[in-house]
Amino acid sequence: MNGAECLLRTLLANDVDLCLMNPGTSEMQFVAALDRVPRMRGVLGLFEGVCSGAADGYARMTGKPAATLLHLGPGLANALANLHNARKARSAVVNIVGEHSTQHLGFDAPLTADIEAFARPVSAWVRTLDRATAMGEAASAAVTAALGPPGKVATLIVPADFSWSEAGEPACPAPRPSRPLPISERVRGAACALRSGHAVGLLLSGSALQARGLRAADRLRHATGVRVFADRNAARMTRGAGIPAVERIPYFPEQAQELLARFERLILVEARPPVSFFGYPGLRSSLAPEGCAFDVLASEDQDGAGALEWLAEELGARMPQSDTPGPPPALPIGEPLSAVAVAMTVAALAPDGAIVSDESVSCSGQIWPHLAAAASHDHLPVTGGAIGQGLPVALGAALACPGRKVVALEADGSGMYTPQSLWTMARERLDVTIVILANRRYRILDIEMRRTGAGAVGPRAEEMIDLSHPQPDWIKLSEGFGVQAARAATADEFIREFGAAMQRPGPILIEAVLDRA
Ligand SMILES: Cc1ncc(C[n+]2csc(CCOP(=O)(O)OP(=O)(O)O)c2C)c(N)n1
Repeated sequence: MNGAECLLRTLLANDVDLCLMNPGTSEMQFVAALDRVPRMRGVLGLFEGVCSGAADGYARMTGKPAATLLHLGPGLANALANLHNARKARSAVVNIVGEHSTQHLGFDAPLTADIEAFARPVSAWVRTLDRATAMGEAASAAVTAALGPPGKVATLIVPADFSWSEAGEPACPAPRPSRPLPISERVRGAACALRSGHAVGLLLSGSALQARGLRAADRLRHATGVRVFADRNAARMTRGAGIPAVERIPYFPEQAQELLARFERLILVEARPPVSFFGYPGLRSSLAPEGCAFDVLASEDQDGAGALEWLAEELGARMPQSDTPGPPPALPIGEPLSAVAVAMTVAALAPDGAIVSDESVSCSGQIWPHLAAAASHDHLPVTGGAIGQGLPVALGAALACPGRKVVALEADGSGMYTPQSLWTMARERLDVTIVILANRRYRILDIEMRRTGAGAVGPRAEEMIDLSHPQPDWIKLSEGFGVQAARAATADEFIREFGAAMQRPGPILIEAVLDRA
């Protein structure tokens, strides 16, 4: 068995059965091996940032890694921004990066690059294979490193001659790690803090933001009155009907600091002390008040939901009566098309179990509150702040969860970073509804221009944040990539198009032309 086949079979033995790829000459053995290893699903992405972002979305929904197959240093470099996002999402990803054959490396051929140097800042584990016969063991080690917990990016660099040489048998599967509970002192310490009468908040992130953790936190809220907050940049949060609501830390530091101002202690559950996205003149970076103490109930590698349940038991907190459901979300009939109208429509019409990939950028403040009224869904936000993740994450989530509707809420500027995702969605017939929030502008930068003290937007600065001339035509783009598309300019049109998209399988793109008022 050659090295390429050994690697694919070792990945399969480790339950990694999806490979998002954009191969080149140095990866031809892997591409050929797909026909001998049919259980490995190969999915072609037309830009490496699509592959890495899709691997992130897939890991967020499955908790297990997909592999990427990338072409030498430049292929990996194209994938980096979304690998950065994946790292911040604590997503498990196994990158396989081809390298020149060992005898060719000394010649400094055009594609020669320091691949390890490209890989290191985003990868918790990097290894360049040094012999073909180590392939199986190295592939298993990459999966182990990626699984964490928490999930990590692992990068295995494979010289081409090791993929075409005899490599021996695939390695045995590596043991699957589980998240341990914290030691009992942590739980007792948190219980003491909650009984103390001090102003204590709970801050949840990571796996604690899924239904089990949220229900346990809700028991604590009802029993002790503790306020429960969600890390704004956590990879995945379950929301909507039947799921206890939590308060998300706002984006702007002034609002976040005001929200947290009265807290003396924050109990962290798979969360880090909250910090502002950016530093601004005269503002603190920490969002918690000065002197606020932090107690770690569960660290990032631990079982936050289990720790919350344990803490609820410790405090005798019962399961509260489930809240009476609110009124069904209203449709914005007859209104102009705004971010709020989009959000109300999505809340009213997205089915139970939908997955929302949210790269709504400056619209997110208006969209987020309305989605609370939707049927139960998983929300996948921006994690590392590198835009261009929304469409690939939606793609990866759809590959992960074929039975679920995926809705991508995509700001038009951010969508331009990885529009090739549409082509893969079409080719793989993925059930994704893409909503382009077309304000024809990098609107958040209007706001940030003022906030950073850079001054008013002059005519030359305006050119750098305006997307209206020429106006990108998302209908033509989408149709060019093979995805059916429609434009909506009023709320009624949007309701009709989005409603129709919910009734039939995607991919479908709707360009929502936003009222600028
Ligand atoms: C990789 C990367 N490049 C640049 C930026 C800086 N940036 C942040 S938001 C933004 C534009 C946002 O415009 P759009 O996606 O249309 O959203 P809007 O602000 O209009 O809601 C840019 C360029 C970034 N965050 N990441």
